[in-house]
Amino acid sequence: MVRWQNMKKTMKKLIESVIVFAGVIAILMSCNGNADTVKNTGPQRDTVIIKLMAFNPDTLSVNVGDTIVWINQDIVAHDISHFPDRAWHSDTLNPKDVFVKVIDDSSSYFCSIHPTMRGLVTLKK
Ligand SMILES: [Cu+2]
Repeated sequence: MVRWQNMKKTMKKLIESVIVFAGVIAILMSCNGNADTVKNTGPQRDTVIIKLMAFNPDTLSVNVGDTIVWINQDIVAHDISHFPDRAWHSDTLNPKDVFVKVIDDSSSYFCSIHPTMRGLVTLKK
């Protein structure tokens, strides 16, 4: 009779342990669910409009991996060239042409056709 009561106690403890374990699993799964709702902060895309012989905006602050799209909405051709040595540059952009670049560093740039046209890309801290 004593043995039977011990076994009942052991079973009760085992069932309590299973219930606690299931509770912990449920909490962990709900935490994981919350993590999935965190806002996506992946690479961003910015646009520079070229119009009236100027880049607008002329300064952009971005993260490495972000993309900048330059759109020539002017009535003459321009290009996008690293300043001062054209280490990277677009082809000549005729009106309505677009140049896309993934940013890997801060950079000054200019239009080599109209060298007074200048722009700047800085990196966010
Ligand atoms: Cu130009």
